[in-house]
Amino acid sequence: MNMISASPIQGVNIIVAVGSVDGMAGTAACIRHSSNPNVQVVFTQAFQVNSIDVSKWPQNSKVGFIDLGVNNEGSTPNQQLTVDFVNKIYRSGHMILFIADEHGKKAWGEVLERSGHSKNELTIKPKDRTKYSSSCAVLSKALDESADSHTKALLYAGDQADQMNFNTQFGEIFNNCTKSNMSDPSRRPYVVQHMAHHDAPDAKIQSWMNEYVEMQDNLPKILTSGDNLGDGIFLYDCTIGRHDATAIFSEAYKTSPVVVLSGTNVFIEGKMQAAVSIATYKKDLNVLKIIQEAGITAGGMAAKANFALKDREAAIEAVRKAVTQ
Ligand SMILES: [Mn+2]
Repeated sequence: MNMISASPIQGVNIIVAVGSVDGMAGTAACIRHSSNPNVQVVFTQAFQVNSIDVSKWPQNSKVGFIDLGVNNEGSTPNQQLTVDFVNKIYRSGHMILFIADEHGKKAWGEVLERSGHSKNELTIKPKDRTKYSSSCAVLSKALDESADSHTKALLYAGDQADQMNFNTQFGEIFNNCTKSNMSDPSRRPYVVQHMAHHDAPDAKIQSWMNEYVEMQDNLPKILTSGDNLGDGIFLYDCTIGRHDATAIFSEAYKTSPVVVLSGTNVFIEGKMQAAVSIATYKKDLNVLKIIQEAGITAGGMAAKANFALKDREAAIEAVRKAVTQ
């Protein structure tokens, strides 16, 4: 990059990001690199963009998306939710400056086209995961040598996090302080603004991180509760205390391919509540489909289904039937 060419994120004043470590680290990196002290950050998920009020944004805002894929959940055609959001942005007089996302360039291309726009208008274009391992990898390539060492460290942490490695200078901070309370809307914006400009957490962030350490103390207790249900299915009692479900799954997979967490906290219809999660590492086992086809209301993804406590036994039996047939 030569000295006179503008940065691809020059002028961005609104960032819409997903609240993953990749999304948070990428956002912090962009805030720092933009040198704009007034960048507003909106954390969301692909299936929730319809709830964002763009009329509150400053006039003629320049918007950047980070780690935000095109919606693929809920009522079909799924893409419409994202098309409506993009249309709302342009009709309100704003513009999309960049899309730093690795969830699929084809879907984004279709959405932009259906909104009367094109990827060619973007300073950073959406990519595919096969070529870019994370949104931070996309940003890293786009910012290149214009990024300072702090920005590079943020982007490295985000990229590593998408490969399940949180053991980096910033990865552990973003991960631990938000995982200890996923539904607290104040944590992500706060930690992102702070880590954009500081090497170390402040007292508030540190206290959130300490909560995560307490949660990790519950991990061995929950693992000890493991109940062998046969057929490669283990059940764990998560009512023991606060916990990081992802950490339990990755430990429990060392014992069985199908893991049931009972009394774990998951989002169901937008509310965090005690429920059941069944997950598997087996690629050929679509637990969500199996459970839904058993007539149970469930959400999640192919590898992990969430549903109400009352459906626990029926769901386990449906999965058992699928793995033993
Ligand atoms: Mn990502």
